[in-house]
Amino acid sequence: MHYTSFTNARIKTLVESIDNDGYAVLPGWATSDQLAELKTFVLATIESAGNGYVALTGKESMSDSFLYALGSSPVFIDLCQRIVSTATGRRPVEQGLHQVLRCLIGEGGQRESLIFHYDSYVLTTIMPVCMPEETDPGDLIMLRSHRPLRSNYFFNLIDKMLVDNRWMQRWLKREYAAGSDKFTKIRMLPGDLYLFWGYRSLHTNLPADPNAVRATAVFHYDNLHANSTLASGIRRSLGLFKPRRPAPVPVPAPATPTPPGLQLTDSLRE
Ligand SMILES: O=C(O)CCC(=O)C(=O)O
Ligand SMILES: [Fe+2]
Repeated sequence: MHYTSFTNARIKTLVESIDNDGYAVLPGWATSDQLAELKTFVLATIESAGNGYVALTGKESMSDSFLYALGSSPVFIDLCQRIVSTATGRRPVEQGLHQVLRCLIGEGGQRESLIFHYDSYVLTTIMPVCMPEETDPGDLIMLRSHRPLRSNYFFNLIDKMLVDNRWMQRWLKREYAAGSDKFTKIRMLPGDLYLFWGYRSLHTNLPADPNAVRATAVFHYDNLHANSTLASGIRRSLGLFKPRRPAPVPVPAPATPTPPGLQLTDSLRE
């Protein structure tokens, strides 16, 4: 990473891009050497998972890679903190990032795609590590800034319940397949960092070529309801009840979207 600091003017420009375009980009967030190291790490991770879909959660699970240092980088955390405080007027106290490495391949990768969701964190940043180059890369799509930041966890839960059901998922896929201009589509390039309002934007990735690897390092910042007692009670209950994954969903062609099964999104499972 060649970024060492950000001026207040740069932070303001980034926030304006996210507000106006749905996202901002910091090109070359990882150097080519770091990216090469990460690709090796991703391939080894997929292999040890039996050559199928795998997601690593928490920086401890990435201690053998540069992602561990990246997730603790003071420059990165300061950037996220200043972006959120510039946009919201409240200064988050969080000193860390919640990070996930998603490696999509094969049927498992298809199942983990096209699941529209809101994140639990105000800011989501994504650095792609590998993207299929010749075939479907699995673009990020979103209905940007679709809901406000909820002051109460209860309303956040209602938002999520309205989305985490087969009817709404099917409707969203149909809207997207019908070419609705409400969606922002982002073609992400390996090594660049993409920033957007993950809490406010309804988003997902399109299915990528199942025969290639699509790996993204996701860093979330500012868990809005971290201290909610209702949230921790529900998280405990969800821990007791683990839902089964639906059957594999084929890659939908734009004109004939495939309805999903009832599924819980990553953010709800957090
Ligand atoms: O991998 C992606 O492109 C999206 C990931 C995402 O939205 C998430 O992990 O919350
Ligand atoms: Fe997300």
